[in-house]
Amino acid sequence: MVRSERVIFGLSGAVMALFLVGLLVLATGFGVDVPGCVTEMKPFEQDTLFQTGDRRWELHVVARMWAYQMPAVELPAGSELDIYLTSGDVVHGFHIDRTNVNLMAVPGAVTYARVRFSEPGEYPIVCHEYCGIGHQQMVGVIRIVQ
Ligand SMILES: [Cu+2]
Repeated sequence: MVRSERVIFGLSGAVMALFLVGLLVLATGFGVDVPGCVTEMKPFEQDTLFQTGDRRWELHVVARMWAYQMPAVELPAGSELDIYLTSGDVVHGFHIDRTNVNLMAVPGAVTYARVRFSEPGEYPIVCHEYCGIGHQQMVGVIRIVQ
């Protein structure tokens, strides 16, 4: 092994160790977690939006070919939204633009994400899983007002 190979192997190992330490710090110190399914909630058929606290809301969305069944969502800036998502037919995606929300809608399961909307504006929602011939129509929006 030549010297340059040893340097590259050493740097690669250092970068992997750095990523591993960063992952452990995020997971233990900041509660950052890999998204998963909500096991204590059964898949629902009805979309709802209700307030659970001061500037805190809960949204239930049912994805079906080729629309999101969800009420009109217009919340004040600074709101925190708990999103529960399921699918009535096939696997769909649920990405809220300008946020880190990126969920999959899986039939028979519920997925969850929490997001805080600090800035007013429109936050488009798009399906990011090809779900059939009308996939490109599968959009929504969350409106945040002052
Ligand atoms: Cu789709």
